[in-house]
Amino acid sequence: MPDFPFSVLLSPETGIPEQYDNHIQRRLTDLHGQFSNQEAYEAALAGENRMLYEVFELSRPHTPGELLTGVSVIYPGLIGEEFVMTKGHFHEVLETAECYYCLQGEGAMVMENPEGDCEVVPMPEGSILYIPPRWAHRAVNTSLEEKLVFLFIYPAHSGHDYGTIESQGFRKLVLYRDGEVIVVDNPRWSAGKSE
Ligand code: M6P
Ligand code: ZN
Repeated sequence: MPDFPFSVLLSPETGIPEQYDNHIQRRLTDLHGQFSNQEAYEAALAGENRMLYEVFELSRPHTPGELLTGVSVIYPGLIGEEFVMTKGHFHEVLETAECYYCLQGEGAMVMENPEGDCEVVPMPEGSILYIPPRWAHRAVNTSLEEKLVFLFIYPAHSGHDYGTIESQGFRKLVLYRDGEVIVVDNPRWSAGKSE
């Protein structure tokens, strides 16, 4: 994107920006080890290595003062009882926040901080979701039919720290059980902690 003020239109149908610089695509294999039901994950992989989510980013220098913005699209579906979700991450610069605006669909944001607080906050269409500094975040598509589409904005020097989440996941899981969206403790998280 240019080094002067600009605007970019989002498609009224899809929410995808008409121009973007980076296109990240994450498929099933990119979330290896992230879904709690390993058997269901392997079964899903036996089919197509399907697309779970895409990110359309407007690129700016990764320097303090700049903001990174763009749109993410999370496809609907389940792996076992678990909804399709992002990998999730802490920011490398922990004291940086992030803000989302939900354009389409319905979702939830799973968040936790190193102090041990955790929250799962609904993200209905039309809502702003604010992630304070220090909070790891994972977006979950809680619809089984619709895409979850949201705009994100965060400081360009934040960086992504995936390691902690990759090793033990988040403290909470968002599941679909008996026709309802439920939040449960993540057994793998406790196991990781006691090792
Ligand atoms: C959001 C933003 C991006 C992030 C993307 C995918 O749109 O937070 O910074 O990269 O989600 O999430 P993840 O990096 O956890 O796969
Ligand atoms: Zn982030």
